[in-house]
Amino acid sequence: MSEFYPTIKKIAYEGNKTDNPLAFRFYNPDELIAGKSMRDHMRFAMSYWHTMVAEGSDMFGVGTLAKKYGSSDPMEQARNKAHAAFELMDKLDIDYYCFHDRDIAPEGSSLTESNKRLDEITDLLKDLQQEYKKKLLWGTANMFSNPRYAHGAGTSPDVDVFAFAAAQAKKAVELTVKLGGEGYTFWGGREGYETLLNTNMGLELDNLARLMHMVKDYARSIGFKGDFYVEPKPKEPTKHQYDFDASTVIGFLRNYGLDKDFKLNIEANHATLAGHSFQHELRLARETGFFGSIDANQGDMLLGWDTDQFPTNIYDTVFAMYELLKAGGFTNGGLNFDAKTRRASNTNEDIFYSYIAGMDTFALGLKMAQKIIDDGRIDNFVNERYASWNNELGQKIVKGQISIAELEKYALGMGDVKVGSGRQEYLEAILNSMLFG
Ligand code: XLS
Ligand code: CA
Ligand code: CA
Repeated sequence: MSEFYPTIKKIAYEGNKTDNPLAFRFYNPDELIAGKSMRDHMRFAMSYWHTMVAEGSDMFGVGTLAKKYGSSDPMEQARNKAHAAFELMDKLDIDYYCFHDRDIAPEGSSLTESNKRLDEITDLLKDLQQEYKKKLLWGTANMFSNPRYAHGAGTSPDVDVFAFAAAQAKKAVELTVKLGGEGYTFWGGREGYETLLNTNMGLELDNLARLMHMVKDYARSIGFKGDFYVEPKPKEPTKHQYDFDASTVIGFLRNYGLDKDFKLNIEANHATLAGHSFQHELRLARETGFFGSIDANQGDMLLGWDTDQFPTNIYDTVFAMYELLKAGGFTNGGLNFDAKTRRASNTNEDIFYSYIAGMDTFALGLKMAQKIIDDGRIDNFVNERYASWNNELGQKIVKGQISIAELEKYALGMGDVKVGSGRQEYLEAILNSMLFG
């Protein structure tokens, strides 16, 4: 098969002095950071939907990017797309990919036909994985594009839609297992509501959990050992989505007994849409034991929607990599670039520039995060700030060995309390000195 990106050679690490725009400046896959290669820390993945499928259309204009892969026949296009995907991953030295069922093969006129198409394309993907030594990070089902999902999938008011969604997810799980996928993601694109005037919220939440239980039980029964992820997002396309943010999802998973099998897939742009920072969502996931995987991108603070830009904000990646290191690294998760080139960045070269920019920004973030940890000033400051919790009183409270009446007695005898400084500006300044000094 002839190349789909003939103008691009394999991207190599050349260091920060290079003037070659098609080279890595910071991502050096074999370089060790805290005893582990950058490749193993990052577990970078390509998102099939943005990279191989999305043509740059928006509500004001049609596509600007050439994604036909030399054919107008949908199935031939799907086959060519698969070859192009592996060529691209190979050239970018990306080890993993993620897909929705409908990204890899076009939906047919019946479920049977759609499934047949998926069987054919996943046979090809399996061969390509072997040939190029690539792996599937996670699979998922697109249960939001087709008009049948206009009112939701697992949360649809129509039981036939629920049945269809269950069948589609069952197949997507089978394909994930067939391809050795390490995760399976639920993103509730239309699992929410537009108005409570027509919504039975209680039934919808119960049904969403029912669907997740069914998928999980079935997946385990066919040997899936990986993690399930829920990917929080507060809105878009639905006005209110049930998987609003990490905190909401954790409550949902615990409430419905899904917390043993499910973790979170945290996306940067979704965090900011929920009014949080990317780091906030990662921190919460880490502190509660739900840290799973990352969808790497960034939004635009001036825009209130999901722009899915390639991540180039160094502060964001430093903080994200700090959380990754503190979490002890990924288990089954990885760093999936759920990001797309801007509509006006309309050449194939732009796809490569975009990935290089994102990978380099995360690589630099990883190095800087390790530097912050090695330096120790910030961690020490935090430990010091909470030091009183190690004294006798603090330990009694932590161990549940003191009553509220005893605390009152203690407080009555102690006079006023003078609290220490939080030293935010000092910490921000030393952070900058570590990043740019
Ligand atoms: C959309 C989501 C979606 C999920 C997978 O906003 O990010 O792409 O990652 O369904
Ligand atoms: Ca995502
Ligand atoms: Ca997104």
